[in-house]
Amino acid sequence: MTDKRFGHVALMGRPNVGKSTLLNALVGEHLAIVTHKPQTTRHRILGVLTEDRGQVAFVDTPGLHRRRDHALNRRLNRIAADTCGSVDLVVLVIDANRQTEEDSLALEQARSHDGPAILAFNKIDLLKDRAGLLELTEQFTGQASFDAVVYLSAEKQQGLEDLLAEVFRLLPEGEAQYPEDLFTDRSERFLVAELVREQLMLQLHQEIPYGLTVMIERFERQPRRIEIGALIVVAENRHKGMVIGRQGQVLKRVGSRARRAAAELLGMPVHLELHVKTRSGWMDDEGSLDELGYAR
Ligand SMILES: Nc1nc2c(ncn2[C@@H]2O[C@H](COP(=O)(O)OP(=O)(O)OP(=O)(O)O)[C@@H](O)[C@H]2O)c(=O)[nH]1
Ligand SMILES: [Mg+2]
Repeated sequence: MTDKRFGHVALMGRPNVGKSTLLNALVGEHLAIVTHKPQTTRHRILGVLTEDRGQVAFVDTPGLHRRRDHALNRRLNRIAADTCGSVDLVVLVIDANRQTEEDSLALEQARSHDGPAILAFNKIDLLKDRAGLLELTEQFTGQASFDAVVYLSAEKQQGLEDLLAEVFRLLPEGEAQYPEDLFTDRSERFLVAELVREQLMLQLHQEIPYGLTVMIERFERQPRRIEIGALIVVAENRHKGMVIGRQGQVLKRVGSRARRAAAELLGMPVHLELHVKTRSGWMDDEGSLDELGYAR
């Protein structure tokens, strides 16, 4: 018998509320990419925390959204819904400063989970005064029952201990199922592709980032460094020039920032080569989505 706890915990919520920032803060690694743009996360990403109280496998999910215009968007919502149905505990993340119609969608999803749920208000560092928090809390707890309510700033790392205390209280007893030194189930290739996509999302504007995806074509560990070749796939030919930029400036900036982030993550110098290719309408093509690594 053990008094340690184990379980999978889904981080759910509409886009941009800070789920990925929270995952990274909880695990202490930059596993999930973060940008100020909604719909950054496109995959289910596991972040494993092992400590004295037990082991928690947090699952970051794509933000639930109402846009259903592309096959990709429909897949993203499905990943979030499937994750919600397969975990021991759900954390519904709400931006304490701003609520939208999509929060209702996330609330509905979290409510459909058959098991305990925590309501987490994030970005409290941005609140001018906290007087409205009580009312806001009542607004949500009036619509669904939650086993705990916590107030966080994922970015400033505030309230994380409160969240963890509730998580360990609500998880079942059980032995760790992942190796203690494991942080994620994702491969280094996947994480590097995401770091490139993160920089692209940060450097490019408007609709272009949503039509981009990244594939790792080459990943070679050498004695002194790692050689990586990444392919950036755009959905429209006219986006290619924008990704490359005048005299290759944009691509150069993306490359050097992603290379630095990859070297930090992998703990070794990295040589990163980027190429750009058009694959028209990949976001609407089920076969392309499979090939490009998007879960069904
Ligand atoms: N001020 C403040 N900003 C935060 C906090 N948490 C996240 N952010 C910012 O909010 C933005 C969105 O954060 P993400 O972690 O990418 O949000 P997400 O919920 O994963 O978004 P999707 O992947 O699009 O669903 C980023 O600019 C973060 O830096 C916080 O506690 N305080
Ligand atoms: Mg995210």
